[in-house]
Amino acid sequence: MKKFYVTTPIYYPSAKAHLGHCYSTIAADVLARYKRMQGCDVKFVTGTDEHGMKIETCAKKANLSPIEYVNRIVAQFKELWKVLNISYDVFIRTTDDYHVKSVQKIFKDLYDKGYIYKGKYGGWYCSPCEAFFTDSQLVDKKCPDCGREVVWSEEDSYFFKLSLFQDRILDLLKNSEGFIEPVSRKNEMIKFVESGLQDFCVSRSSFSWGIPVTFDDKHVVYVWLDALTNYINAIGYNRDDEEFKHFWPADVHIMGKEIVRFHSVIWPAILMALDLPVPKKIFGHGWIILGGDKMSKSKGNVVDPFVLCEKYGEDALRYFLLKEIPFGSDGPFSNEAFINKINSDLANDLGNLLSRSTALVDKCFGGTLLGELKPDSDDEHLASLVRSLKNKVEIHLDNLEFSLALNEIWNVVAECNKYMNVCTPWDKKRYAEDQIRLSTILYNVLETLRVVSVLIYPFMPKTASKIQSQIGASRKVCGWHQSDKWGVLDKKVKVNRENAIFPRLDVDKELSYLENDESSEDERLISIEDFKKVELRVVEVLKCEKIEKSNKLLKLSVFDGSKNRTIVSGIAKYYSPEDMVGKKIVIVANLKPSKIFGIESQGMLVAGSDGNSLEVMEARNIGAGSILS
Ligand code: ME8
Repeated sequence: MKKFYVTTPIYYPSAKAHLGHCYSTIAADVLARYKRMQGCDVKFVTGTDEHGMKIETCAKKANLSPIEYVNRIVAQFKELWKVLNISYDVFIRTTDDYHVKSVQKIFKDLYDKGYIYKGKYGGWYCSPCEAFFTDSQLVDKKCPDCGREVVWSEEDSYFFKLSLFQDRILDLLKNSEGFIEPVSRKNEMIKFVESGLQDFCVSRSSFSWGIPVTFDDKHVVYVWLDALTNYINAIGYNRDDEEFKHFWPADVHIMGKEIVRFHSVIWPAILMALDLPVPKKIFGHGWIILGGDKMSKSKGNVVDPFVLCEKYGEDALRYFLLKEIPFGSDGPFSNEAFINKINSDLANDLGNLLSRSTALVDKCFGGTLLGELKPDSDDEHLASLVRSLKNKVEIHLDNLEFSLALNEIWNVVAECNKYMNVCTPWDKKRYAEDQIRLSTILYNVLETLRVVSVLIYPFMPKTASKIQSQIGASRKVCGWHQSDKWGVLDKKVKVNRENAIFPRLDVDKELSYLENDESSEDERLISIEDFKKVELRVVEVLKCEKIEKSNKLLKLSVFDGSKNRTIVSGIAKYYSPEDMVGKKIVIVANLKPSKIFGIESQGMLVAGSDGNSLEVMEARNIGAGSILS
């Protein structure tokens, strides 16, 4: 059986997954599903790149340990892949034990072979990219990849002898057909290598959140060496030889264009040093642009894919991203374009074809076609287009031209809609005397929908099965190899009409929904004036007692700097009256008084709870009456 190994980048779990991550992952999923349909033994690997200074810093800010921090975000990535129906085989985390061990062994092997040596490194470091640059690589003195500030940094480091591989890498880039795609990226990389490859630093000693170098524990392995090797570790390198030999080299590494350099220069050099074959293809796709900018976590211009999937279904998003943006080019995302595309392509073209044909089968034949065919010259054009569709789709999919593959399918959908308009199967008079012809026309439409459903399966798996169920096509007639055949559907097929697969959307209503949803975060924000309305005051507890008949409440008598007040508070489960006396605590002092258990409470004390324990906010070193601001 032929194998096919496809990967996405392993993403940084420094913040939640966004549409950009979805884009690469959906593309890889389409390829994986397509190859499985063709009968290949597929391995589809995705995962998370969890080490490095950036993650360590994020975790610190969130008051969590790095592993606690990444665990939360990794769970969200996995949830998103579930929602998007991503059929990965392996989700590798660089904190996985097997990966850590293999990275350590790789590092040691490269050191033993003399490809890694110890030295001192000074360079311009971009912390968000975790990458060092030389003077000549900087653009306007900023990071050439992300355009941010860089800082000069020096440390004791281990180096990888990249310079040794200059000629071999250049030869690979120039002469290996299809190694980098699109071709424009290949030329960029050739220029980069021709400018001279320098040894690069593969360890860090300035932070600790990384994989320790086994023979020098001050150092952790540089994140890119750690991350790139995920592609071999995920499939059994240093662990399961048979599996590894079966799947390696990768058929295609999919990624955004900004990391093509790591994959087409550094990664092959590491593999050459390990005496392993290089991947067959590196595909650097373009960026999804939002409001004129590359969408990214740090720019905060991120659309929530969970909301889009929940509201419009994951297939609509999968379709839109791959149809709208030619794979390889940058392309914009806007809610408006998304909703309009759902209406035009999915509700109108495809959805309507399905609903009007199944409705007619119901209406004219009680749901089951006659079983006899009467072909006509009108049919042959449609049949031949349908028969040749699979081949066209395969050529485009093999070239990762997702949008062109979908164009071909939608051309056939359009032709089939035209066929219906020409044949007018709703014209009762026209077919009053020729029910067999009417049944044949509807059969042809259903047969077209069968083939369309099979070919859209990699893009829109759920929609494909909905169509197959509605047109009464069993699994037996929906194999990939049956998608270039005409006349496979049972002639006496019984349809099962259901709701529209993509209901038509009211654009204004949806836009207002999405825009409100996007601003819901903003609506939670208050101005400083709002905050100033709240008087937070330190008070001293003079007396405290339980309230009879209540096991939750305590009654406190406090001094607020000018007078005594009574406060009733539900803290009896956590504090005894004796605990409270003498404490200086914070209260909201300007709340309207309210009666609790018949006692007027003149303020509310401030406390925090994590669900298990509760703690009253104390102010030990400032006097009663002080105002917090
Ligand atoms: O670079 N448009 O992780 P990362 C399209 N951990 N794709 C986008 C995108 C956008 N606006 N934003 C992100 C890393 N992507 C490293 C990779 S691999 C050994 C290590 C996608 O979380 C695109 O695939 O920054 C890009 O390359 C990747 O997410 C970057 O993800």
